[in-house]
Amino acid sequence: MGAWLVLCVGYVVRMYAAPYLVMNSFYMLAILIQYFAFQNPDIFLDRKTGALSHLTATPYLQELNERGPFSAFAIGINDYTESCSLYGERQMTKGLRAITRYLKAAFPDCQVIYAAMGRFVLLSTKEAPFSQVHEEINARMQAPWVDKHAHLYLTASYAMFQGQLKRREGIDLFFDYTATALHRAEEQHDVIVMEQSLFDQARLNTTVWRAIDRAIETNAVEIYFQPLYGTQQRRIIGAEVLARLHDEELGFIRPDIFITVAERSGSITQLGEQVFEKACLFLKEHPLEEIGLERLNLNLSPIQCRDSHMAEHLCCIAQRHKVPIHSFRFEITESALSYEQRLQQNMDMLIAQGAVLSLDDFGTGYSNLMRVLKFPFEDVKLDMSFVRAYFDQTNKLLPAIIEGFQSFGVQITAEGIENKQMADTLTTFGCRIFQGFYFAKPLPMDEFLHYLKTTKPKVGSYTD
Ligand code: G
Ligand code: G
Ligand code: MN
Repeated sequence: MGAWLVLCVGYVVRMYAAPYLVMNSFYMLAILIQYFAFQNPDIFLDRKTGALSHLTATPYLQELNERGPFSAFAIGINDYTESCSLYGERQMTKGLRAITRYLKAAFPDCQVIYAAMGRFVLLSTKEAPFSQVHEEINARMQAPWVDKHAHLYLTASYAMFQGQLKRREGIDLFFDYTATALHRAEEQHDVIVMEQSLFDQARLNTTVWRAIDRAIETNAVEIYFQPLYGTQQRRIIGAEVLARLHDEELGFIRPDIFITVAERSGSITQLGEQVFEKACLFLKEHPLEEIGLERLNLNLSPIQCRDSHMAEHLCCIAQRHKVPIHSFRFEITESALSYEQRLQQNMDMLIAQGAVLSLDDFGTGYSNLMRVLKFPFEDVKLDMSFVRAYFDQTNKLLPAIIEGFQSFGVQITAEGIENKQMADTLTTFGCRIFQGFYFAKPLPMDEFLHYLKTTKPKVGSYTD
């Protein structure tokens, strides 16, 4: 704006004082104004909060780092997404603005940066008395954040860094590192000191995230099958389809790692659809009745379930390959149950098409019998740790819980069956389906087909 004004004045002066060669000086002045605008970070504030936006903060950080060691104190609002849906986007923005005002006033020597998703970073060239900063912010967090018509109660997690970054990459990814650290701080309910190992973790996440994108693009996500044994049918009646990722650069990536990364980056939706499409292609070539199975189990991530069009997309894919949706049992973990409305829509559509729903990993979270019964689950999968706890004698609740579910007509699948004793005991408790290394580990398609052909059911025994 200022630069344009100077140029206009320049033209007017030229019109009235044509003999004098003044235009170049006005051009110079305009350029200088642009230059100072770039030097003044206030122009690049995050519009939502009034703090420095993290995009502009990277060049700032680079300069700070070149000067020597610096201090960073990161503050992450806990359960940020849940708080947003609870208070609403507008109220939340007011809260973030109030936090920015407080941070600026309380720590005038620091640069306050807003690094998205409820994360703030205080940067300073001085060595910060971290415990004092932590105590002060934490004490303030006990009180609500008040802005016009907004009154928000929030809690936060903290991470800190002191030192100098060695590599250019460290600077570019610094705000990703703080995000990873704050995630960990929230999980561990503790302040995290950002050390090299954490930087390595963040770098690994970035490389895994790129590998996932490559696999999605090149249609390279693989599927494995872990057999499911029916205790009444006394034979293999299905399989859980599990995603596998083999990257040219990184090699085999552990599923718990890439699933978590894909969930955080949002690519789990595309990954999940690719897994589902491959499962459909498998069934197209090997119809269930031909291979003697009743259904295939498929995992749906809670992140996928947030999309109210998820079921529609899955039905379209199945239809395209002429595979009926009732060939599938969809496994949903309990963390998906918090998005009740959208989940209900998805569940209704899948059930209307004949699919069956199963609650995955029961016993690892907070779900109880009554909460589960509110949803149309035909099956509950007991998590392996929960099953194991019974055999370790650390939790005797297992038979009562199985009985409880069965009295409401919900069948039980038990995971992590590793020996005959486990299978026998759980059969007497009334479990309907078993999954575990005692039967088979997850197998690639060819081995799974071979397994189905060669492992004949024997009445009274399992698969041996
Ligand atoms: O069996 P395995 O070690 O692959 O499983 C690791 C975790 O990854 C399990 O919790 C499993 O539910 C999850 N997982 C495996 N494949 C998929 C998938 O296709 N989609 C989703 N959402 N989760 C999967
Ligand atoms: O969480 P979910 O149930 O979707 O994932 C199943 C996971 O459990 C897979 O990672 C699979 O490899 C693993 N798994 C299946 N059976 C067994 C078992 O008997 N023992 C152990 N240790 N892991 C198992
Ligand atoms: Mn599962």
